[in-house]
Amino acid sequence: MAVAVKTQELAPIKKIRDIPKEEYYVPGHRTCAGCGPALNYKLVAKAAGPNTIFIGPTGCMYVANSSYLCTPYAVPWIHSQITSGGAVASGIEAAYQVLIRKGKREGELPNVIVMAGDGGSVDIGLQAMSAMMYRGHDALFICYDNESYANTGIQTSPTTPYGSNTTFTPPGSAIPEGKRLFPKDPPQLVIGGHPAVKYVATASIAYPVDLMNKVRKGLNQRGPAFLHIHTPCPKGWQFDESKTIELARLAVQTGTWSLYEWENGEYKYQHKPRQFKPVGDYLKVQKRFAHLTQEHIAKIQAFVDAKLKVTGIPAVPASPPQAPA
Ligand SMILES: Cc1ncc(C[n+]2csc(CCOP(=O)(O)OP(=O)(O)O)c2C)c(N)n1
Ligand code: SF4
Repeated sequence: MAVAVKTQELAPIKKIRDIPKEEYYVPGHRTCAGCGPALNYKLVAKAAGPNTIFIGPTGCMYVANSSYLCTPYAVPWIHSQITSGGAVASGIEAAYQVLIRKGKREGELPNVIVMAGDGGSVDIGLQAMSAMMYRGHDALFICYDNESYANTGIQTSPTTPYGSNTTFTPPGSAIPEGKRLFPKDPPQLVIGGHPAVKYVATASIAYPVDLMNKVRKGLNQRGPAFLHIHTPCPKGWQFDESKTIELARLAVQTGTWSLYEWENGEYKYQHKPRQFKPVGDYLKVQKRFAHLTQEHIAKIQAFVDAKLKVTGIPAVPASPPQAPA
């Protein structure tokens, strides 16, 4: 007879002092000092707890975290090819469902979490991520966004902002702004195209309780969930490595990054400033934007303003913001 599959229920965290002390992403890795994605991993692993399996598509969070005989993961972790994070998660989740149902494994269904970079989520990894969302697997897909293909030398990705200096978009006389294209919007891609998905949220390492609660909410959902997490990269964005959290907070204060949840078709916003600071405040502390003129900065401000207008209207299907001409 089939055994009913029991699932975990993770309690919300009210205050910072309620955060569990146990660590599942421990010292023993080789990420850069001040690495936003590494701090994000620590927070996500803490929120998820011991009954968790991580899938790590190729990227900084695989390469710098899995040097021979040295790993920071204190829960099961598997590397996947960069293209296939969503496919590997789908297989693991489906296998656990069958094993538990057939009585071959006891206990609750583990949390299955893909921790993918922006490239592994919405560019090279897009097909597998989308398929996992479409088929309705009970797994959480996290895009930690360091706004580049960082591990291969800070190459441009579809979430790299307009005007960034990357190794593939160096500013010069022909293209003075560096990157010419405006970025993709990962949560809107997932919301717009995947009927099985009921929970999508954005988060930032500057707001750890909010981030951890969103991880728990995503995991408590039965079915697929998606988180887009802002994770500044001191090496690629070229800022002082002691300022990672300050910079992440500035992104929210300038409206460059919005914190919201989309649950069953409804939008809810968190930490929305009463008044946004000018985008230039955020750009000027990062050398990747040092070459920009006032005209370029005005284009970025216009893009941010348009995006805030779109996502600021609850439950209205988003038409993508238009790149200023
Ligand atoms: C199919 C394939 N193409 C290219 C690569 C080379 N590659 C390894 S890591 C990486 C960058 C990954 O970028 P992202 O997913 O954004 O993660 P990050 O390195 O920024 O953490 C690339 C392009 C690869 N491993 N496999
Ligand atoms: S390059 Fe960026 S994302 Fe990669 S380890 Fe260094 S700080 Fe972290």
